[in-house]
Amino acid sequence: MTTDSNPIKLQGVPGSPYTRKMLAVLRYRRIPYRFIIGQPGLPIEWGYPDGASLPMPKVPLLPTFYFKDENGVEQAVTDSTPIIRRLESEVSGRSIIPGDPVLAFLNYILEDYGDEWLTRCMFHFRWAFPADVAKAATILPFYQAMNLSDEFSETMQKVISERQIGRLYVVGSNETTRSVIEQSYVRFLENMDRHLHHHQFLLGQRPASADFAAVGQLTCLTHFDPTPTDITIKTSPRTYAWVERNEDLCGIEVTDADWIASDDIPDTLIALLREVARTHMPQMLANAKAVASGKDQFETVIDGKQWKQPSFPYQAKCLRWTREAYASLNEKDRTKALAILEKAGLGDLVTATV
Ligand SMILES: N[C@@H](CCC(=O)N[C@@H](CS)C(=O)NCC(=O)O)C(=O)O
Repeated sequence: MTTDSNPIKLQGVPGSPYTRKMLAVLRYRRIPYRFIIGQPGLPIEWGYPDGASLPMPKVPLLPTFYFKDENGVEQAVTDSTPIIRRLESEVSGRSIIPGDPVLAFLNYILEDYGDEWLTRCMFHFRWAFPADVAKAATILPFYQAMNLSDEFSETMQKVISERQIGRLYVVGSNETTRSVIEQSYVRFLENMDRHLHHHQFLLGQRPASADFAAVGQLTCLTHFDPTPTDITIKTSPRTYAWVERNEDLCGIEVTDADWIASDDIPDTLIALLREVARTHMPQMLANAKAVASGKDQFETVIDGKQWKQPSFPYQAKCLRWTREAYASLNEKDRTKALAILEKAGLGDLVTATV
């Protein structure tokens, strides 16, 4: 049981979008937490008294949560999407998963888009523009520790920027695809601006996990990295403000009536789903096919441009989870969900053979 004297423990850094996603979730849900700044495994001399005692996660990702198992032993757990579902079952009230199964399914798709497509925008803008590289490389080391020597932080700047620039290809960013990624971010902002004009959140007047996924990535895109920050301010001042507001929603009160009705999906939400169909879906399907046939690369066309990148088993798992969520709907809800997906050009997400 989580209480003020027994808060949920998690570790991460302010520069990590998934860490910001989860901190915003915990604040909105009013779940007591203890946030340990840093990265699992960092040494005591960097200011990490917990460093030696915390268990290491199987895959070192931020944020890492520390949950006690049935024997009271702390286990390191990663991956925000299933952690959100776990917290839903452990702590009641202020749910971020809509009660309407069709809406919950749309939320799942939008959460995946935030986590897996907007993160490409984030990674691309941060590491493909000199001004953004310079800022990130200078600041990121100090998120780990304040007592780094100037010499060491300069070495870290070089190590981090070389490593991250060298990984741009992993998210599909290259000279051919950069316009696809950049234009997709601008369209996302335009769609958000139209949507937020009438709805406080993606699915109505209360936040869902999809909102927090977007907010997490957008903390970087709208408030840290200079190039996308400028684009955001010019394209959607509403989205700029939305991100800051949503990082701490502990004060808003909500009711069940605050969700939109799945019988009446606003056109502005369909437009956002159309964006998922245009960019995220083709690469998800192509990736899943490649993973299924054991290929370590995949190629597809997005927005008329060749898209080529290493295949990614985790994202094949994301597609499988999406399809499982669809399959778990009853027949009536599945028919309703498919009609919405088809209206947005997203039908293949659940029907195409992979
Ligand atoms: N699917 C994971 C992704 C977490 C993730 O990728 N975190 C990034 C930091 S924001 C990370 O730890 N990357 C590993 C690295 O950069 O080496 C989630 O939703 O929590």
